[in-house]
Amino acid sequence: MPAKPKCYLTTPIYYTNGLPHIGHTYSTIVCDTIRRYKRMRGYDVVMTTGTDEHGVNVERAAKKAGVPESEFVAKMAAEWKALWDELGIPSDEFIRTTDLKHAHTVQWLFKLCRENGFVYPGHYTGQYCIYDNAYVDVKPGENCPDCGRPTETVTEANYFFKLSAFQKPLLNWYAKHPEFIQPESRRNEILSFVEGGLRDLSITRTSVRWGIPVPGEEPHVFYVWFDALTAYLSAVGGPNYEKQGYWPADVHIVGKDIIRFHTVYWPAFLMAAGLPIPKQVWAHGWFLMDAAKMSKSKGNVVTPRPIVGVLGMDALRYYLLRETVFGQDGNFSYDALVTRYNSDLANGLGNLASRTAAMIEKNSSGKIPKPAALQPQDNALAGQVQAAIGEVLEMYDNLSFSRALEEIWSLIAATDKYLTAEHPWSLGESEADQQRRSTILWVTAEVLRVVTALAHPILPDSTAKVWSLLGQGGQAASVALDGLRWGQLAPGTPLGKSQALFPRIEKAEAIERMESMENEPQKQPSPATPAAHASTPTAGGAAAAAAPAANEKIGIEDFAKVEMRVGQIKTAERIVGADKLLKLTVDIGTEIRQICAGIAQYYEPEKLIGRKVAVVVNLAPRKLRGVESNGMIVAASVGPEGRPVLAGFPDEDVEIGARLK
Ligand code: ME8
Repeated sequence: MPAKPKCYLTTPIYYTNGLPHIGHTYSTIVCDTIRRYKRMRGYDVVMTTGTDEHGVNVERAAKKAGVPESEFVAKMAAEWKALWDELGIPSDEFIRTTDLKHAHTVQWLFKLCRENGFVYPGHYTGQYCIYDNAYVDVKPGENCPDCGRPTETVTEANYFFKLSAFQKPLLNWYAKHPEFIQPESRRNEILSFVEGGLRDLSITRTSVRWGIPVPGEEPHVFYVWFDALTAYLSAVGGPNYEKQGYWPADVHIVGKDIIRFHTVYWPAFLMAAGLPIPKQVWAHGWFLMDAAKMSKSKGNVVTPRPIVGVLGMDALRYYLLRETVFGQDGNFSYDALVTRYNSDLANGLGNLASRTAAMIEKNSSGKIPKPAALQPQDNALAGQVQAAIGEVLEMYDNLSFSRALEEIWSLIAATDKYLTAEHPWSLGESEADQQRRSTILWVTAEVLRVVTALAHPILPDSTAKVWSLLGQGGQAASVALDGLRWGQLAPGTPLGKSQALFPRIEKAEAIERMESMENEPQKQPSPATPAAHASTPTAGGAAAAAAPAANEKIGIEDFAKVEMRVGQIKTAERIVGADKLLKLTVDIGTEIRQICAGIAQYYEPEKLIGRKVAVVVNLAPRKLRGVESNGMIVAASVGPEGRPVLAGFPDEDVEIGARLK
């Protein structure tokens, strides 16, 4: 067998001064999706991620934590790695910039650049942004133009890289390789930046201690970007990259914030060293929260565990890749996430899979039926599916994930429509009817098989379940997409075990659970299969904590832990962007509290003023949709939709602050 073609993919290597949020998870999910897709196209793929562990920020964070830098970064790197493993998106190579093999690669790259005459010693004074680890083009006293935070004036002896010598070679490279910078809009941005002229770049520091030493030049250590970018090469052999055969990278997946480093500095370093240039840098947009970039330091982050704990990893993958066109910014919203989950996953793929299996179980003794001659309407659907296969593969090739999902979901919609039109359930028991029913069910199962294979790179867990439900041998992951055709579903194949795919979930409840887990990171569960609907009789937006099992009793001492008091609502207003929540201020006798309540769809704020309610006053405060909530209003949960009805005191005008026992 000929050797498989090699493919090398990378995510950015992430800073260790925080833990992963949805933005980082997005980059890693994208890379994992390409990896799965390429493997299904027959490639031998290596995906690298890792941690960027040097620099002033880490020095400071370690100091604050009272531990040596090496200990600090080892703990953080282990947490990053563990999270990727837990989410099912581990890299094939996890590179840390404190790895010895990485230090050797950086030193080797520097030596090559220096020998080729592109490095010289000098002094540099400039405004430095310690948050972005970069000198920035502002005057002393001005803030960083990228992150808006204060800059520091730094003067130091360091080595310079002759970036200015690479203006022409870079422009030539971009011209010859129009696919190098993606998407197009970023390419234009970089072209005009480089056309405007390039300044030489300081690539070592004497002011920083925590870095890779420049051999024979101590106290110089490497500047973070010379260090960090080189990690891509260290991960696949460093100086011996040719032996492994993965370099140059096929695509570096990065966020738009670091495109310049990847498309200007990085190819220039490699050109200076005489090394091969990566084939492509793909810069995706940012996930925003309330129109601002999610970032730990701004405190507006959403992390993956609560979402995965409540809806499952495939739901997160689907949402991130479906909702936003790859390359553009996207706004993260729990509301949109759960809407997508219910409409596209539960009602779309999940429903098609379970009804197909149920019909085959009932009418064909659990075996894929044998189709009779296809009718024009069957052929029309078959034609649509066959055409979609080629189109979807092309979309994956162009990293047009949202379009690929749209196309795949249009097949699901067409099949739902087909079933409604053909209504196999109303056919009788005559020979002709039985044959027709078998044909319809075979066609339906065949669409499902193709849909499953096509969606696998994005939804690996759930499609693996559908694949085995359809009785298909092997793993969904081992399907060769090049050989995927309409008509390959073998009649007579027994169905496999049916497994829960995407149980429907009540939106308000799902959001509440995710938000409450987000606010209590120590209680975030490991990803599990999505929980089924559970009722939560809370109007205060409090955690839908696990209720004891039905037969489990609690002692009075457990109940006594809950401090409930009579409160009076003083003010009530709606919260912009949260259609379920009201922001209340409530007098509980000893103080006035701000409490958010999930009752906005059922109670007019004005009508609540003055009303007496039962309040749980000893709940830990937390934020709901960014608004502090310090307590919970008690309500009954009525009807299947869990409509909240406030608990009240109709018998008498009870005193504010009285305890409920
Ligand atoms: O920049 N939306 O590390 P970093 C989408 N160590 N993607 C986001 C995001 C958001 N809100 N926030 C972060 C560094 N990302 C350097 C990289 S590479 C040689 C060195 C993703 O921890 C996105 O990919 O700040 C972005 O480029 C990256 O995380 C930045 O991660």
